[in-house]
Amino acid sequence: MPGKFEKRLEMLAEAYEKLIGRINEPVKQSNGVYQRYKYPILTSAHTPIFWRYDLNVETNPFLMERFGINSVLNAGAIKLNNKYFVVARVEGVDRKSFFAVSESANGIDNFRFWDYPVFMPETENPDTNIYDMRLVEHEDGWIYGLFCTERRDHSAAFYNQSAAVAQCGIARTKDLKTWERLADLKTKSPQQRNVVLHPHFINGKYAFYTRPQDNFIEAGTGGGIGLGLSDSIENAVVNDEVIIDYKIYHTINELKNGLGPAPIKTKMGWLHSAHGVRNTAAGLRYVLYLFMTDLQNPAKVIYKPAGYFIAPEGDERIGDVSNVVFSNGWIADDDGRVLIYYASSDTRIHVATTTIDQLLDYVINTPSDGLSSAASVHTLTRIIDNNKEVLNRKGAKSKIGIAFADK
Ligand code: BGC
Ligand code: BMA
Repeated sequence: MPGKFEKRLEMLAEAYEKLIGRINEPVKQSNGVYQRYKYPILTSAHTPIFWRYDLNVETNPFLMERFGINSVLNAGAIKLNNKYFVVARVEGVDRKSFFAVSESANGIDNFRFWDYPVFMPETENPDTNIYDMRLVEHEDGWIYGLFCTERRDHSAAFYNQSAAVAQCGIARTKDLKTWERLADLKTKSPQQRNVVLHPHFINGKYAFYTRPQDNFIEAGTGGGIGLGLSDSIENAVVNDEVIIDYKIYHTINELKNGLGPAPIKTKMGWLHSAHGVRNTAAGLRYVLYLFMTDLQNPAKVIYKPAGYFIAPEGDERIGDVSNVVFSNGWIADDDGRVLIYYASSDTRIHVATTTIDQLLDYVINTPSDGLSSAASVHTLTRIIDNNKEVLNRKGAKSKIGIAFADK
């Protein structure tokens, strides 16, 4: 007769395998730009049972969690050897986050974490917290992981325990298993978050997308998403940051913005995914937006659709930090498909799928932001006029069942 401990363990194991084995399915409704999926691909419940529990009946007779996981969020992503890897930010109940590699055969479901989290070496200035890794296969042959390293601000008074300094940590690997830590990025800005390495050399140098910020929370005079060059990656120094995408009054990125994953090269330009933040009475709202930069001159934005690309919807709205979507990982697959990994409300990770063709159509043909209500009405009027003309041609509207109010 199995005892209580064994029964509970069996139950946990069964529920776990059921969760990992669950087939994901596309949701019916889509805006034509991308496809959401029904289930998050990774949650705290996806972390292995042998992380959370001591499985020894003698030392843990109640089979209780000894290492609680709070959330699984903001992940880097990469496809290697025909497998899809999502390198998640895993946050324990102790609020410390670390990286963990999960793997799936199709990029949509059955993601399973490797047995051990990433062992990330430290610099001589130890990190208190590390998060939000951007993975990129650089043309120098390494896979780089750039992430935020956060430390207490030691210049702050003792009573102020929330003053912190955010900087860009840099590590590289060939296999996602063994990581070599390099020196943190140096820039003129007091702090940095959301730093991303461009996959190619620019003028023979390493190119970094930055997000300068005056202090821990506020971008302040750090005007937006920057681009700067460094001679070295081992001791990366960016002296000049050119802002390529500014934060702008009364838009989705009025307060701050930051690049998501490394850009995807397309025939029309570099495709970028970023997050935009605005302040509201209910706190900060984070949404994703896309833009495209010139292939020859990556500092030049050539297309930028108005507004957001993905905003939190339904259950995504609620979590640890509500009203947030954040993405630092996507995979451009060999067949033209694009898998976008985004986290909702700092709690769980979802996938949305689309194609390069759809994204090109989206960035090129979605109207840009006219920056005023009148301009928006003007854009909308043009669309309605065109549609009336199209639908009135050959009585198409009656067949489709779209009715105008004016007869
Ligand atoms: C959190 C991040 C957050 C940042 C700014 C950090 O302490 O870990 O998730 O983005 O603060 O609010
Ligand atoms: C940030 C990011 C994310 C997080 C977001 C919302 O500044 O760096 O880690 O998802 O805040 O809390």
